[in-house]
Amino acid sequence: MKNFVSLVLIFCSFVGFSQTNDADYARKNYIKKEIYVSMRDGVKLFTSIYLPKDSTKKYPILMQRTPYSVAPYGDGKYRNSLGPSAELMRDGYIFVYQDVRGRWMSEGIFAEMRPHIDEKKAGDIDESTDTYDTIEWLVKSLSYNTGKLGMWGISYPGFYASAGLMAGHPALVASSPQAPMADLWRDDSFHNGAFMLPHNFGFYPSFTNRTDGKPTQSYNKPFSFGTPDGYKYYLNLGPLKNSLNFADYHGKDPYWKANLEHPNYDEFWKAHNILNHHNKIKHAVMIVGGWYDAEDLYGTFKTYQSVEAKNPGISNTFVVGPWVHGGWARGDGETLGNVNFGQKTAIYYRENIERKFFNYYLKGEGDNVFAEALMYETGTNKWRNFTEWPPKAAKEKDLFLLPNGKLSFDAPSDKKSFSEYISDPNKPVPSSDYITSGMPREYMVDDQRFASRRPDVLTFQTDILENDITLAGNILANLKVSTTGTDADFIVKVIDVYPDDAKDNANTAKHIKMAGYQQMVRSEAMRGKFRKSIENPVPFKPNKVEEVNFELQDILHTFQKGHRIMVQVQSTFFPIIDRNPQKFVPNIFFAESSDFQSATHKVYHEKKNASSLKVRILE
Ligand code: PG9
Repeated sequence: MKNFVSLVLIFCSFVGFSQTNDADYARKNYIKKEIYVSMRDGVKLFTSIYLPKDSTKKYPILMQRTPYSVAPYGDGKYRNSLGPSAELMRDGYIFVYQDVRGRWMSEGIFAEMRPHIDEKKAGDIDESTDTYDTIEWLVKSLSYNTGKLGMWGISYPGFYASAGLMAGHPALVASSPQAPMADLWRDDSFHNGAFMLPHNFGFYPSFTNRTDGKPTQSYNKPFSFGTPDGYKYYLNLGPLKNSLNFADYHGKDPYWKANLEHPNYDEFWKAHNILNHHNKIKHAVMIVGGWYDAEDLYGTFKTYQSVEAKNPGISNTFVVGPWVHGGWARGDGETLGNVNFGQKTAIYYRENIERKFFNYYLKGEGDNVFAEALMYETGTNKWRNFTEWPPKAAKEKDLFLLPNGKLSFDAPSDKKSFSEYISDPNKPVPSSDYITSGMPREYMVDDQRFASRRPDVLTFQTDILENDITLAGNILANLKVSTTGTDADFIVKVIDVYPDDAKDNANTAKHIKMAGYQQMVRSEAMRGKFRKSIENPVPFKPNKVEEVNFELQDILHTFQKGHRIMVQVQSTFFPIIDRNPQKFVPNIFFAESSDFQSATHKVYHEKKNASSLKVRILE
């Protein structure tokens, strides 16, 4: 009987009582206070404070500001865990969560990614002033705080940590914007003008907008698709203007509408871009992100670069692991979809990186030995330290698309040579080969064999590699194309082709074989009308050879000996990317169904018109 009981206890502790342990620990060791903090303009922000019960010591403060609610509301109701990790909760901090201006229980009017004001006049407010005013109140009002405060946040909360970098309060000594939104047009909304359809369509109904400015705990009920099949749902929906006819949800949502009303990179989007404002930062910063972050990959890399460039001399470190959006903050980080990364990368990060960062800068514990860039190299599955990112040692080289589906570092020699495909937006290339209504986070490592067998996907691959090839940094696609239409999208995918004797992982799906697996490593879309300018789109001249150049975000991946490097080029990736009618219209969201037409696209691989990917190779 005793053995049975111990087995049950082990099972319980494994399957989830650890979660109860965290919630239990929070309730046992912290008292919760809910207060309104007045900002300089009198608006009061709802702030939830968890104070350690042991008041014999002093504690630094860790704060998150969020548009996603600091629920549960009510003094007696506790979060399941406090702070960036359960490890830090147990290290003892004062944890503060705040509904940002205009959201949930806070007063005021919300502004999406509220524009930062560099030269403030009397009365001006932005997220940096709300951060300053909150910090000032906290350090002056909380009895046993050490006068040091750190900030963290993932995604939208990552934006508030990023906007708070410029608060300039002396108590703010450590910030960690994680997968921070930086420039909405290039992060969550669009990728080079191509719209991230299910990501936004599914997000905005829950991002409820208060119309009366009054504090509220109410929210929209989740949107019901009526089918798990997003490909079918969005194809049937047709031009996205049709969503504005919904009696509720998208028909009423100002944030959804803003996307539809601003397809180009105009002043509306520029105002949201926080990257132009990362200056006069005087404290330690740690940017964190995931190679497989489908939401804010741009914000992750550009925020690190922006802080680094404008604030020489501060400690600005960068950590990127094999994680999805926010994947470092939960789970163990060992697998994603069918791919295995060989170790519990997220646990390692929480216990040895994030915990060390905050405990050093907020408590003076440990040492300040931090890698400038601690990056997880996928393919070989190992952590690597770099003194800069991207590594200067990585040398640029052109990987050329060649006839007959070849990919090589040798330039094309043919006088006339191209590959062509018919792209039909009414029968688009699926972005996943399984049924889903959302943007499945696994898409960024999924098997691409379903695509490489389609006539409307061009596939190029190297010979079997005789040596490992490590790519470190961004990738620049330089395509020479023509189309029979007057607009077109080009999606480029960089793929790691496993050998035909590769073994399955413990997490390989039943219907998948890792032998010959074509793992997505990085993909990016470019809406062709923006090829010359993201502010002023222009049509293609039918059948005229034109350049389409765009960046694929950074990777650190080793294509191992025995593998191949593969590049796919296609013009639909549905429904993750909305459909291009392939006929130039001023605003695709307001196109007519009849505008969506097939077109034949050519990708050139000839001497005069070489198409290539500029990669950075780390020897
Ligand atoms: N980055 C996420 C998001 C923001 C805006 C639109 C859609 C998604 C997020 O904050 O979760």
